Amino acid sequence: MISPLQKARAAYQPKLPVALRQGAAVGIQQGEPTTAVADVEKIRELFPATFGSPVLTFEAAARPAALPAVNVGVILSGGQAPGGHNVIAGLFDGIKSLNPDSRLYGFLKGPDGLVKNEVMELTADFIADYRNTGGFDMIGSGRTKLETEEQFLKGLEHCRALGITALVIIGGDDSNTNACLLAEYYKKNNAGIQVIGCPKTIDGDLKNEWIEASFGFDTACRVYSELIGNIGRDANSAKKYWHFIKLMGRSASHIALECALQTQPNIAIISEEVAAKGMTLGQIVDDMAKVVAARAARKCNFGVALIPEGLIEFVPEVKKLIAELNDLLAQEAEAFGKLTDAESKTAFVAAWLSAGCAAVFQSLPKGIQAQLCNDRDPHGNVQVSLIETEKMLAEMVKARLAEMAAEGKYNGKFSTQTHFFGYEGRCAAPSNYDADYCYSLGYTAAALIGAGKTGYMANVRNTMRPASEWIAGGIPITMLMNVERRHGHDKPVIRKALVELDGKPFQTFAARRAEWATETAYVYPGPIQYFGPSEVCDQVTRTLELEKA
Ligand code: FBP
Repeated sequence: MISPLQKARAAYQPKLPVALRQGAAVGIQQGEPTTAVADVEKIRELFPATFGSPVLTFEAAARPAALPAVNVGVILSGGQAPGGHNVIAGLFDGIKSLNPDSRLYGFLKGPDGLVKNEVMELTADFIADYRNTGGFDMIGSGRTKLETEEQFLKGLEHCRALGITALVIIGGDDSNTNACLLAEYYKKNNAGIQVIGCPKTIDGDLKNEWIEASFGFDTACRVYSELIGNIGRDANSAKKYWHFIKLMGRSASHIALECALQTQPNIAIISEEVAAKGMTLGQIVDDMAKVVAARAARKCNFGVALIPEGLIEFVPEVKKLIAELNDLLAQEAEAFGKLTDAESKTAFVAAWLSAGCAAVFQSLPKGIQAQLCNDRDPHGNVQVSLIETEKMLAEMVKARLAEMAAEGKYNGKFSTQTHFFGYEGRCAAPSNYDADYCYSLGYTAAALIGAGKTGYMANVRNTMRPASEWIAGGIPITMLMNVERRHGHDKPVIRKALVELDGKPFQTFAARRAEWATETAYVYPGPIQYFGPSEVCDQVTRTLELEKA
């Protein structure tokens, strides 16, 4: 059974940029050759076959008589983001427009499916049930890193068996870095397989002057903002709780910033600012406690505070601690693996750390100490979504307020509720923006395949305008790369786009936050609207609106 909304959404026909409306066989305008964001010579050396390709812009073209049929494989990689199914639907419709005999295969459970040959053909009937739906359940996703020659060769063998000559990898910065490595390897070895990437992640940190947004950011932020608005209204009704809300976003604070702009909470921490100011945990807690005290002085013993998921890695002293912990967990993996209880693990760690880091480690609540020692993800990242920063800060602010009360600087009540919004938004039915954007990205990927391109990321821009004015094309993935130190080695990776403190979204927030801290100026965005007046259904994020203003 499907819900009435699902039924109505199934009938929604996503919009396409004009250049793609006659099909995926398009005219192409080539820009100037490109370079990399940094470490240009190194990237050129590492990607001799794909480096320097031009930016491509599509133009509508007269439909050619017949293009050869193409077999394409698609992979969903990393965390779920609303709209992934529409990328696949757009890709399917796009390759069928090139030639109705084209076929689409879905590798199951992420990049692993390519390596292990777990694959299924995606037919029109099968895809129909997933159009305009959230989730990645059509073929599943995974976080396996595609980076070894053995994996590339396995992938090649499995593609050849199905006659697949193009792969589309839908993922974030790490997955598109892998797409770039794969494209280079296949091109260098004349394997006859094109590789195209698509920018996905609710975190919003895969963007640059060409990529206006990673898909899923719009929908996820709308879901979180609805919830934050509801909580703000509850807080303002009951007037007895401070709500500490952690928001997903492994590293960058784009989600926290966008939600702050949409809802006007009393506090929103932006990790990038914490790092730039070199703030300690103590200073963050102090600032928060001051806002609580200022509101208490106005008899407002309630509030809403937004905390970005990645915060602790941006606090310089904690970042240093995590770096030492990463080394420890890598070097002492065997000895550490033998420890079974949290107490012996934290004792082992405290003895191994430098004096400064050990002091920071000891200052953290016990639960957080244990969470910092947990396993890393396959890319070596601390699994920040498992670290309960919102609870840690609630505890620390409470302790600070007790000190302030003793000093006569605070006279109020402080009761907290903590929340973590992440999974609530990752699989929501895509907003009109994400439904259209994703379908267009998939269709664009088909056009890049039809044009014989590889090592490109599908690209749709001018998206704050109506879809009829969107511009589609491709950018070489090498253009996004630089060299970074990962696990003790220099590696070519896509540079993460963090919140820019001199950018308009942050500046707008910074200009208003003092007022939002003391006033109760909450905005209640309400749920995503899929049908109705354009001003409520087709808004873009405040971030995009301000960046492109
Ligand atoms: P991607 O970067 O793969 O899109 O994932 C984003 C994200 O939702 C982060 O915001 C979060 O930290 C992480 O995934 C959680 O992943 P998991 O559920 O696999 O632990």
